Amino acid sequence: MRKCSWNDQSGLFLPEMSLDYTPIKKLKQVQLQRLQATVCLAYQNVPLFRSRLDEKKLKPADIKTLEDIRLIPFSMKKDLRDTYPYGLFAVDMKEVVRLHASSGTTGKPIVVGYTQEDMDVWDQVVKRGLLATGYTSADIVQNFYGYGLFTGGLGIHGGLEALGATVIPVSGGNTERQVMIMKDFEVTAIAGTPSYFLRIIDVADKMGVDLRTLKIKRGLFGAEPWSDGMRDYIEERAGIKAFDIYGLSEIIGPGVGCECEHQNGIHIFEDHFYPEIIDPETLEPLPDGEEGELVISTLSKQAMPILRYRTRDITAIESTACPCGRTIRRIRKIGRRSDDMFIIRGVNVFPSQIETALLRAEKSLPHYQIVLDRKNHLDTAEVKVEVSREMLSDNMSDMDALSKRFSHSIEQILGVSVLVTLCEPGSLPRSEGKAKRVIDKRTQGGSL
Ligand code: DLL
Repeated sequence: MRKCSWNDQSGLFLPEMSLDYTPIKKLKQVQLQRLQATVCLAYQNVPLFRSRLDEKKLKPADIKTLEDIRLIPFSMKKDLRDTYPYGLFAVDMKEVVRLHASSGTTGKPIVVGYTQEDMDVWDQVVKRGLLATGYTSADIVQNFYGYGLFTGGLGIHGGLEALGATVIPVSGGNTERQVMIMKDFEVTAIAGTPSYFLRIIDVADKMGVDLRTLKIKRGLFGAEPWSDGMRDYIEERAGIKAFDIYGLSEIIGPGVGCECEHQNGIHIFEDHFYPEIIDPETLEPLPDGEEGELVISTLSKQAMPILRYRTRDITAIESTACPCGRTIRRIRKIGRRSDDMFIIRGVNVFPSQIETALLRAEKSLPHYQIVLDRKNHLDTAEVKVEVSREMLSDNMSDMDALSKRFSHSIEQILGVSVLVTLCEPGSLPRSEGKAKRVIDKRTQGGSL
């Protein structure tokens, strides 16, 4: 029987080992060994992976080359939902030192867990990202990613501490105080969602603070798509360099990959996360350079190893040389997804969650449409709900109460507030095929 423990395979797994500049041949060797150990761990300890491999008559020992990864079935968000909360954990609960959670496609979140070694890896990959973008231990960093179940705040926090920087764990919100802290605490670098930073820029403006005159030199932005136009705007308005960091809870959180100082794609920390690109329709693998859906397998995760996870993020792998000298490959900036999830103020939202909320409020599902926009650089979401004839009333206060019930129910599920507008029966457009539930005005024209 092949051993599953990374520690038993001499030198195979040291959290602090950085393979950013390793010759590709050596990198591939490490990837293969770790993949074999991961498949073994998943097969032995996670019933879902065992039955998936058994169905294909595949044993861990059949993974003899990196290409053999293609034999392994994909996994998806639904698998996390179906095994909620701990069904994909491969270790005893007593080994798990941290839980985080992210939006599922319904009312329930998906839950992810970490062993101490997973935490060490997480800190190290985020630290590698910070180093690649020029952060140093001398930096005073304001971290306005949300702290809590979201992986953003605490994930970036761990990397900053590993680097030895001074962290200000301010979390999101209270924008005037954010500006005050930036100024008074002589902040030299920041981290947070790009959409929230646009808001901070505006509020600073109103407060008469020109961010360009402060000491901030760089920012690490991610958790949602942001265009190169938005990057130019941020860099110009705040007088900083803006870098892209990518990640998802199912894999680890922030730190799956990060740009380097050349800002020409996100280097994936390939010694821990194995990337592939597939055609989202045919599910066939695509060669480097071609755009498709990003699929990731974890190579060192112990609490929750995951094989060939379909991220739904659309991008391409760049294997051309980067002037920074890193041999790990890059992915292009992510602009869209292959499913209907959208991200509003850093929070992942599925239309199905809105549906669950509407149903919960009224017990019958009205026709609805979600309109996303950006006002004063802040993402807004409006849910237009068609009231059915049964819900209609001449009494304004009944209608007010109905609208409040909808918005309260939505806020309870999503954790962000949205505007609910009631519409007359039959007034929302019907489509002949799939209902077009989401109108995203943020991506229709305009560079931000
Ligand atoms: O957003 C982890 C994270 C936190 C990444 C902080 C970077 C910074 P989730 O909440 O699970 O995890 O959401 C993951 O967010 O599949 C993408 O669709 C989107 N996403 C994350 N980073 C980027 C990025 C965190 N840099 C989902 N560009 C992913 C575009 C991003 N989309």
